[in-house]
Amino acid sequence: MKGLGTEFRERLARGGTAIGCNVRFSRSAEIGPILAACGFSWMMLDFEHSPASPHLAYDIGLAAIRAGVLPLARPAGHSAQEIAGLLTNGALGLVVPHVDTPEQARAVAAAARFPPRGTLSVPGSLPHFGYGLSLAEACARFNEEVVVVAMIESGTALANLDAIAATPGIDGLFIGASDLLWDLGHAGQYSGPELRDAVRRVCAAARANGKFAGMGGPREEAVWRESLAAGMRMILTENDLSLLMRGARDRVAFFAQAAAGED
Ligand code: 3PY
Ligand code: MG
Repeated sequence: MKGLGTEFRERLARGGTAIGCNVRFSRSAEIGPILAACGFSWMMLDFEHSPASPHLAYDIGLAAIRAGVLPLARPAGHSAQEIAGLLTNGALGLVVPHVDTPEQARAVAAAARFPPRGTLSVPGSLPHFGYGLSLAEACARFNEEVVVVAMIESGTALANLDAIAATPGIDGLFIGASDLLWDLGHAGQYSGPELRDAVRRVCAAARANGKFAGMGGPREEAVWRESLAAGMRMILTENDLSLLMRGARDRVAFFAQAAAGED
């Protein structure tokens, strides 16, 4: 049976889009089914930029899988220990921040897979696929399903783009637009030529290596339209907190206007 990771990769390989949400704020297992009901196909459990405890990979990740939303984790760094804790408890892949070199890409790709494909330490049981598989079957299935995405967030990563893209075990390249623009000296200039050029280069490197391209960071719809046209397919829309605030502000504005008798 095809799992969520395989479906995700195949959808992107066919040129489809995968729309995701950064889980920065939610602490309950309900967020997976909520995102599923809204049409999201993946989430990024954010351990880099939120005070989330690794327990959320288990609580939220497993419920997301049951709801049909692929739970990817963004670890704080590249440590094999942190990656093992997130993957063997419920996350089904990684969005790895600040992958600047092919050596780093190789190391995180290996850290995310069980032997013989990698070096991920084998746990006593693996919960992602229910509890009916033997440990050996579950580990083999995990190796087929896990998705590993390298974040391109610096000038150094752009300089090493082709080698990172060619690294076996890296499924996709993903621009972290904020870090990238800050690193390039163009803080906050999401509509500028630097990001446009990076999008073009990342899409080309991904295409040339049979990988997919994605991005997170921008909010400007015009930037997204152009980036989608350029080939961006794995889309990190916003985080759960900003979506909540957007909806909440909209409701308050509606009732304030309605109460004042305005249209
Ligand atoms: C960035 O924009 O730097 C990101 O990490 C997006 O999630
Ligand atoms: Mg970043």
